[in-house]
Formats: sequence, C-alpha cells, structure tokens
Amino acid sequence: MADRELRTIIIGAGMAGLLAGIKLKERGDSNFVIYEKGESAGGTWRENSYPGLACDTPAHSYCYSFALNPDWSAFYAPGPEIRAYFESMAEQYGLLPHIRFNTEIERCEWHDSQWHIRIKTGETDQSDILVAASGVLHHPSVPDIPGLLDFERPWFHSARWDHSVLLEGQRIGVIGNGSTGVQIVSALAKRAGKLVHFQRSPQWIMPCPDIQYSEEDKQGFRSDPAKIEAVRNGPEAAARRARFTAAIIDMESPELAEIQEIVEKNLEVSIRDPVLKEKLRPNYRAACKRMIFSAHYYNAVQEPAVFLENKAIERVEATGIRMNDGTFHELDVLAIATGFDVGKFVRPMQFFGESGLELDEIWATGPRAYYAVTVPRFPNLCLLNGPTGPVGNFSLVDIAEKQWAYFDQLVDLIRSGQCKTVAPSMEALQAYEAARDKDAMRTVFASGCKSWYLNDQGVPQVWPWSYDHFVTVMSEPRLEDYVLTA
Ligand code: NA7
Repeated sequence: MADRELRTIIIGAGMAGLLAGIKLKERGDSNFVIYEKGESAGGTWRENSYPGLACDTPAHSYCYSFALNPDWSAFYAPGPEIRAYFESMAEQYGLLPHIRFNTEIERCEWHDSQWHIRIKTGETDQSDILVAASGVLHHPSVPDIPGLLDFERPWFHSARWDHSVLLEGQRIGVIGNGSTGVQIVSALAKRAGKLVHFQRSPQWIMPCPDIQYSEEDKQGFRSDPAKIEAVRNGPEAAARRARFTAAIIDMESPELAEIQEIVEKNLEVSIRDPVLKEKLRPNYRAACKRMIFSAHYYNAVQEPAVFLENKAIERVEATGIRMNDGTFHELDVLAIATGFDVGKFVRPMQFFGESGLELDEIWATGPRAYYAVTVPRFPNLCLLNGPTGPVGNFSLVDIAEKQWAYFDQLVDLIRSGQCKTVAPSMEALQAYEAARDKDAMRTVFASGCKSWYLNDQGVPQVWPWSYDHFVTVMSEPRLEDYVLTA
C-alpha cells in the first residue's frame, strides 16, 4: 500500500523549523509550509545582532550533521556567520518557496482530524501534522526597574540592538551578565569611552580557547571531513560532553568538582585586583546557572574604561542610573541584557487540542511535553526544542535532529496507515514528569542559585539525565506510551 500523503505545517524558520523542512524534502515530501513571523530565516540568529554575539557551542557541532561547514572562521562562530549558514541552508535545500515570511500564526486548533491554524491576518490553513519550532528564547524580558522608561537616551534590549546608535567613545551601560551581557562587555570594553557593567549576581566564567581558523585550517576541513568529525565527536569532544553531562546531572560528582576547580582558578589567575576579584566571585556552585564560556571577559572588566557595578540599582533617571548608595552613572546608551521570558515557548499562540482542550490547561503548572517532544491530547503535534529538553551547553542543533528523527517515526505510523492520529497518553506524560522532577532536584541547577532553568517552585525545567540517555530514548518511541487512533 502506498504511503498516505500528509500535509505538514511548520511554525518558525529558525534552525529547527528549517531542519524539519529539509528532512521532509529529503524523504520526497514537498507538501509542507513553514510560517515565519519575521522577514527572514535564522530565528535567534536573526533576532540577536548585538556586538560580540557568538555561539558558545563549538561551531562544527552547531550545524546540521548532514551539512557540515568547513568555512567557520573560528572554533566559536560569530553570530552573523551562523545566521548566514542557516539562511544558506534554506536556499540550498530549496525551502524558500515553502516559507511564508512576515506571517504570524495566532491560533492552532485540532478538530476533524486536522490542525486548523489561523494567521494574524485572518487567513487560515490546515494540515495533518503540526511542528512547533518557534524557539525558546525569543520573548525579551525587560526588567521592571523603576524609571527605565524615563531614560531619555537610546536604550534597548540586547535582542533588539539599535545599530544606528553610536558606541565609539560613548558612556555605555550594560545591565545583566548572562552569556549575552558577558559577550557585549567583552566586545565593547575597548570601544567605549566608559562602560559600566551592572551585575546583580556574579557569574562563574569557564575559560575557553579563542581559536580563529586560518585559510589553511579551512582547507584542511574541506579536504578531509574527518577533521570536522574529530572536532564534533572526537575523543576530546566526547570527553568534554561526558564530563559536562556527569557534572550537571549530579551536583556531588567529581566532574563538577573539577569544573569548580577550573573556574575558581580562572578567577584567581585572571583578576589582579583583590577587590574586583571578590566582586566577581559567585557564592553558588559552578554550572548552577548556565555555564558562561569566555576567553575575554576577565580581560574586559580590567580595561581602564570598564567599571563593574555590583550595588543594587535604585532607579533609572533621565541621563543615567542611580545606585542604592546614591552613586550615579551618567550614560549615553543603555543595553538591557536581561534575558528572555522562557516560560512562554509557543505562547502567545493559542493551542487547542482534542475537545477544545487548551494547551494552557495542560501547562497550568508550567510548559511540559512527553520527553520534551509530544503532548497528550494534542495529536500529531511535535515540539522541537520544547520544554524540558536538554539545554545547558549542548548543541541544540543536534538535539533538534534527534527529536525530529523520533517524531518522524511516529508520523511513519500515520503515513503507513497504521493510525490517523498519534499522541502520548496523559499517564505517560505524568510518569515522565514525576521522574524528571525528582531527578531534576539532583542536578547542579538545583544547587542553590536563581536561573532561567527553574520554575516557580525552584525545580529545574530541563533534561536531568545524561546525553546518552537522551540519544537512547530518542532512537525509538515507546509505542506503549502512545495513544493511536484509526
Ligand atoms: P540570562 O542568562 O537569563 O541572563 C540575564 C541576566 O540579566 C542575568 O545576569 C540577570 O541577573 C540579569 N537580570 C535580570 N533581571 C535583572 C534586573 N531586574 N536587574 C539587574 N539584572 C537583571 O540571559 P542571556 O541573554 O544572557 O542569555 C540567555 C541565553 O541565551 C543563554 O543562556 C544562552 O542559552 C543563550 P541574575 O543572574 O538573575 O541576578
């Protein structure tokens, strides 16, 4: 019997949405559309363009396994290069005719064995399969700092960088010292006239190599793909992944102790002034917040133009920031690197599953999905890089590839006529969540700091198991956990 032809709607033309499109085309299925709210592909790499933007996952691992790129300019690729890579993927794999840019979906509803989507313009569309690849970190979180709106000079969130604003020689303020704030300060330390880095909590900094690939290196990668493979999965990469996994899933592990030693030594040897050293020393364990990799931050904060401000912000005034001890920093530009509202995932889109069940009901206590990919009573729906998946310093490209391969096996059941709909049972999700919550409390993320990994109850909303376990469970869905309907 010939396979049943299915229509697929993909939400988002970022790394994961493009991946879904490429994989469908690869199997000869062109019956899909990718809706993208922005005007171009690339997702987070389109939205972020701040100075110093780079990916802290090695570039050779942060690309599709089937489209390796010998031309990365550095071990950690700059953001614009990654954006160009994903844009080129859309072109190279013939996805552009499938993408509808500037098209924002507001509602997805399952009825009559189909997904019915409504676009903001009022247009509608239908499909058998729905893939939500709308990203994790895409709703900028602007803090509720008194007076922020009264600042009369240019200010913006890091994900909305205003490139028309002059930076050279200016008095620049950067609030936030997550990966973003650290990258911005590292990039601007020598360009600013004065740069004030507002730090609420110190961060551990993992030293990393600043390797730029020469033409000769690139030629080597081109002529011998085994060299790329070595960077991706060679013994060094495998050991790094294994050490990092062991460290994060068990806060008492020797691997975490080793990481702790490395970051403490980094602080010790890199910062000369003892007062600055103590300002930069966190009072929680390494890797509790997302690990920050930086070859330059400690040098940057020691530049003469840079001042690390660790007192509490009292309020923003028309021309600068007043601290709680009365100190005032006059600023020409203010960048808010305060992260993203991570609890949203597919929101503000509204999702309705079987019998009009709203996703918000299942997500009343927080976003959740069975093994991070599928949701009970929301048939034929796939979340790529959805809630509780592996995060941390893994390659989300690799994660999305494995999630797609898993979901594709479920879709095969529909293609081959074994069923019309597939969704996990509620019991399966509950069992997954119970086990996950329990083990999440053993991870380093629960070892006593605040971060975007934690829910309101302080439980990390992440994958609490090893990378290898992720690979195993994604290799084949446990069909006994699924409800199939004919
Ligand atoms: P993060 O990692 O969420 O960091 C946000 C930073 O902003 C962090 O330093 C926060 O301090 C700080 N913050 C947040 N709200 C405030 C207020 N109200 N006042 C002062 N400081 C504040 O976001 P990033 O953009 O750096 O990175 C996000 C992810 O992008 C990253 O994990 C990678 O996956 C890529 P806190 O530590 O909470 O005291």
